[in-house]
Amino acid sequence: MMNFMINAFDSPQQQGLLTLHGRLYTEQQSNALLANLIRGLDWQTHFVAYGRRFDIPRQQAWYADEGVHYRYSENQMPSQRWVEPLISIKNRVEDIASRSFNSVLVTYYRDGQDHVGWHADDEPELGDSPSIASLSLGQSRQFHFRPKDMGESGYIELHDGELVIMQAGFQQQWQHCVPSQDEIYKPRINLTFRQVVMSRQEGVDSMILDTESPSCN
Ligand SMILES: O=C(O)CCC(=O)C(=O)O
Repeated sequence: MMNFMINAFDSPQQQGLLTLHGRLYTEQQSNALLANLIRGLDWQTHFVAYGRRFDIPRQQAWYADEGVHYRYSENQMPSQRWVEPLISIKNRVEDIASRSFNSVLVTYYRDGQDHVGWHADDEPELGDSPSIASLSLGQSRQFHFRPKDMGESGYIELHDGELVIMQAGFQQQWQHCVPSQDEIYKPRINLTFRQVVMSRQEGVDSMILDTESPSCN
């Protein structure tokens, strides 16, 4: 179905933990969405935690239902209410994933220098075994994964317009990252749709380690 490379033995695809769907949007549609989101969203370039400022090697924005928050330790990422075209994209993704989501983390990689380090989306507020739907727009980028118990790593290419579902169990067993790729000059946006469990919103996001953990290159 997809073009992807698997270097890892017993990869998350083989375990059924990463499901690759085809294009949700044509090239023309995703170009328009990419331009609209880059222009229209309110991007964050840093966060503050433990009284310190952490610059992040990418831009991010968090949109969610009223009362749904995303915490970096003591500090909360500014939560914004749903706007178009995020609402239409969410509806489309929910249809394919057959589940609903109350929030989305949108990540803007301006070029190949922007990246995200090794982490798992295993914050307590996402519940014990979250399913997360990840839509890519724009430039293809590598998505690396490795078992948390330090087995072999592997990667797939995430292409424009395509949806990947990180199924229940993936965040518990695997870490992932998007390494920098110096040869890339075009932008990419990734949208990860999540369901925050309202009663468990006090968690600490492991992505705070991005700035201090070894990069995934
Ligand atoms: O950009 C991507 O494909 C992954 C983003 C990511 O790691 C995340 O939202 O947790």
